[in-house]
Order: sequence, then C-alpha cells, then structure tokens
Amino acid sequence: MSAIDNKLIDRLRKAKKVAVLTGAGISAESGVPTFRGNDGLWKKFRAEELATVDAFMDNPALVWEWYLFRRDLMSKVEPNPGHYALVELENLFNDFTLITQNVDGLHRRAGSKNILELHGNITLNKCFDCGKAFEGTVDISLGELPKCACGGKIRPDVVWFGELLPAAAINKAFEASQEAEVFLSIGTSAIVHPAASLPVEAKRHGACLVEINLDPTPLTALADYAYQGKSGEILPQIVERLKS
Ligand code: BJW
Ligand code: ZN
Repeated sequence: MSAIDNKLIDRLRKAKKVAVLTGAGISAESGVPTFRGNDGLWKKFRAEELATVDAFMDNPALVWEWYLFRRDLMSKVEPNPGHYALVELENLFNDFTLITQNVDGLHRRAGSKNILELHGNITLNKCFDCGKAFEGTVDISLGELPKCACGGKIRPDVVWFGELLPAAAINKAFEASQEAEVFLSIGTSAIVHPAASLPVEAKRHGACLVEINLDPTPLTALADYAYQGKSGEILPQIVERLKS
C-alpha cells in the first residue's frame, strides 16, 4: 500500500481548482479491458487497427462487432471504488473538472457531475456523413448495416484516430488544465494526444501534477507525486486522508 505524502494532502487542502484526467485504467477494476495492456487485444486486433476511420471504411461490420461486444460488456459492469472516490473528491472542491478519455459512462453512473467526455460515449450512434444522432441499438446480424436517410453509414459516436475531438469538451479541458492548482492523471498510458497534452499543460501553468497508474508512463518523470498501483485502492486513501 502506498502511503500518501502529507505535502500532497496539504496542497489539496489549500487548492480551490482541481482537474482530473482519467483513462481506461480507472475502469479496469470494473472489468473493462484497457487498450494497451495484456487484455488490450480483441480477437487479434489492437485498438489502433479498429478505432480508425479507415478500419470502419474497409470493414464496418468488423468494427461494429467490436463496439457491440464492448457496449454489451460495459452495460454489465459497475463503477468501482476509484470512480466513487472521484465523486467524493468532486464534493470537496468548489471547482472540480473530471476529464475522461473513457467512453463507458462509468463516471456518470457513479455520480460524478462535471464531466468532459473527450472521446465520446459508446452508447450513442451518429451518421458518418451528416452527424445526425441515432437512438437505440444497432443490429448487425442481418448482414446489412444501418444507414441514415442521407445514405451515410451509422457509426458509434466516439472519436477515432485522425478525428477531431468535440470542440467544446477539449477547449474546456485545456482551460481547466491551465487553471488547475492540482492535476491528477489516473489510469492512462498518456500517449494519445491531445488528451496526453493536458497534464503537461497543467504542469506548465504551475499545477502540482499527480499520477496514479499501475505502470510508469511518459508522464511519470514530470509528476510531483507518482503513485504506482491501482486507482481503486489509491484514490480512496487520498479521500480518507482529506476527510480526516
Ligand atoms: C491502471 C489500472 C488500475 C491498468 N489502476 N491504472 C501529437 C503527437 C503524436 C501523435 C498525435 C499528436 N496529436 C495527434 C496525434 C495523432 C493521434 C495520437 O495521439 N496518436 C498516438 C497513438 C501517437 N491522435 C488523434 O488522432 C486524436 N485526434 C486528433 O489529434 O485530431 C487532430 C488531428 C487529426 C489528424 C491528424 C493529426 C491531428 C484522436 C484520438 C482518438 C483516440 N481514440 C481512442 C478510441 C476511443 C473510442 C473507443 O473507446 O473505442 O481512445 S483510442 C484509445 O486510446 C481510446 C482511449 O481513450 C485512448 C487512450 O488510452 P488510455 O485510456 O490511456 O488506455 P491505455 O490502455 O493506453 O492505458 C491504460 C493505463 O492504465 C495503463 O498505463 C495501465 O498501466 C493503467 N492501468 N489498470 C491504475 N487498476
Ligand atoms: Zn446522415
């Protein structure tokens, strides 16, 4: 068990603005596979081979199969102590922004409120061509993939490599990162941009940078405090110390 530094607790007690970036690691303890860990492969494919516009164009049925598999898995899991600790953390600060790269909706289900979803939400669909939102489930078993009235293919409303992130969310995320007095990067390999730039930007603007991750990342050397371990164990310890 990693002891939480007293100085970090003091810094958090004085802070008014806190920002957090989460990645797939925070949902790992709920049973959601990460992208780049040992569990990161689906069939024989890596995320980089499936989460792209080219993959969807080449083989939309395969990409849909991956998303329907994950949609089903994510609908059956529950938030874990890491998600709930972030809800408690939000209640301790006036200005708290939770920036997530995850599409699983577990932060909202846990009760977090001020959430910025940078990479979309796996439960939603949209038209590839005109962007119109499409409700409900998608059935790929009939062989024909669903299409919009405009002729465009229906796709999951997530952000693939080479696509722009939702402008409002990424703009607010940069703003919150630049203003944060403490920034926590949790359960992310910190290699996918622009999300990976946020902790660096926070540190550049004077934030105390905290990393909580199972493995070292490119961010570890830059962090003021780096805790190597499970977010579902370390975050509740931070919350307990803050409340005592
Ligand atoms: C635990 C744990 C436990 C485990 N407790 N920890 C600048 C430099 C270089 C490249 C680029 C750049 N700017 C843009 C790019 C290109 C590209 C990019 O970043 N490529 C890199 C791979 C090099 N970025 C983009 O294309 C982005 N768009 C963009 O920039 O638009 C402008 C532009 C357009 C065209 C050209 C150039 C610029 C879009 C990125 C979209 C990413 N999409 C995905 C899929 C989302 C939908 C879906 O879910 O299917 O997002 S890919 C995937 O990676 C997903 C994740 O959100 C994202 C990050 O992964 P994450 O969350 O960090 O997961 P892992 O698995 O990598 O790490 C988990 C970590 O948890 C590990 O470290 C474990 O140790 C740890 N862990 N259990 C704590 N219990
Ligand atoms: Zn359309």
